[in-house]
Amino acid sequence: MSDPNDPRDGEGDAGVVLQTKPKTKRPPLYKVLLLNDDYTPMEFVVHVLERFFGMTHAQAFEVMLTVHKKGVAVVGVFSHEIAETKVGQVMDFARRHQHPLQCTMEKE
Ligand code: TYC
Repeated sequence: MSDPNDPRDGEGDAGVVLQTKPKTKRPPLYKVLLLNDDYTPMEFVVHVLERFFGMTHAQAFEVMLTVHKKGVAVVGVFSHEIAETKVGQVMDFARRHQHPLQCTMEKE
């Protein structure tokens, strides 16, 4: 397709120049969600949030309590690749410790 912003194509010489939006699009972002369950210990969830999401102990405790009370919370927003990595790390870590903790991602 021709680019109305490209000065090389000679278009726009008639005296009217309509500026169009730049074509660069930011990549989509993905929310990483942590889900509540009745069995995963609170301290384990706090540790997960510190270890994989760089939260302080106080931040992690607060977010864990939000998930515990509301059922779900966004724990970070990332590119698709980073979000997938975080979800994999949390799911692996939980499974290795035999906790049913669930972590998912969705497009923002
Ligand atoms: N509901 C769990 C409990 O009472 C704690 C918990 C919090 C589990 C957050 C998962 O994502 C979660 N032990």
